[in-house]
Amino acid sequence: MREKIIETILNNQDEFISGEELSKQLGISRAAVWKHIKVLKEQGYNIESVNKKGYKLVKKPDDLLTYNNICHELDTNFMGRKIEHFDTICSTNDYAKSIASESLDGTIIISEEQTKGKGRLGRQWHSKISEGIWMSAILKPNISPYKAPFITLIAGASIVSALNKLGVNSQIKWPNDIIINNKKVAGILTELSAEIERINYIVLGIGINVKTMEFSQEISEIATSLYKENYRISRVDIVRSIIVEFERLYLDYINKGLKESTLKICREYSAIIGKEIYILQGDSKELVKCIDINDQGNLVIKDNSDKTREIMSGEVSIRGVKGYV
Ligand code: BTX
Repeated sequence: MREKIIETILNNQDEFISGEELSKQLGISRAAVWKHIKVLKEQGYNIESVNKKGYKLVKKPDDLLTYNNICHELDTNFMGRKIEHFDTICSTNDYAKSIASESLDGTIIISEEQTKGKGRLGRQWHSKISEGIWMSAILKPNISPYKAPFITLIAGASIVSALNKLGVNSQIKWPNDIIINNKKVAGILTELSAEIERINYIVLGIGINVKTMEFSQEISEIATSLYKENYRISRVDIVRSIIVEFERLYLDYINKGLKESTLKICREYSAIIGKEIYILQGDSKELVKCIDINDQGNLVIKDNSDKTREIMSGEVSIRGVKGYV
């Protein structure tokens, strides 16, 4: 009901809408309308109430990652048609996996905080309350499981593309990190449930540091946030923009097998192509030159005996010669 109230107020733009009108449209009493408005105000919605005129949304709370704020006039077909927003959760990826079978394709889970945010290979992902975007999308593409890893590249391309459109100078550290000034601002964790021939679901997890100014000691050297880099952008705008970019690139891929647009973005905004990098795998560390990302989305490198090799995502971690990149 609160979502309906906000939607009705949003649809009324800058006009006041009376309590009576709201109660008529929603089929609830005026007292119930008032109670819901009170809770919405407590949640951070800046709603002006004026005697005899009614209610008006003064300013959309750009901080609250609710369905209404994200989806109002959002130009997508299926991404974000359903959004679940939590104050706190263990991990949006884990929760998404637990509901994936019964969920609609394109469902998104967002939480203000994660108590057990995860990175790849069981690593921890720091997800402090209201300081970032911690979200997961449930996807059910009708493609072969071996084609799934490319979706991580699509996610990376949509994040840099969205951020750069919002004025943020960011790059992709293949395959799953987004970088600003050589530090990690976002990470992607793609999890797959599949049988040999078909995908049951994919959970695409995205973590973006937005407002954090102080990182824990373990990651302070490698992590950054948009605010720290002086980009003060609303989380809602970022999420909206990513969803739109993602849907376009993703549908091109799963319906038409098209990868060009994603690869173009991955190459153009690559933080590592043309550079010397270390490839880390288990205990081994190899210095190589990064040449390209090929049409399969794999990294092409030249090793120290001048041999050209292809590296698949998921196999390795990458470090720069001087530090993180
Ligand atoms: P990754 O394995 O590439 O990166 C994890 C590593 O990054 C950690 O070991 C640590 O060194 C560093 N790190 C941890 N937290 C942060 C942070 N907030 N900012 C920068 N660096 C950090 C990357 O894995 C994939 C992360 C996906 C996170 C999303 S959030 C929503 C969804 N739910 C969930 O549990 N995970 C995903």
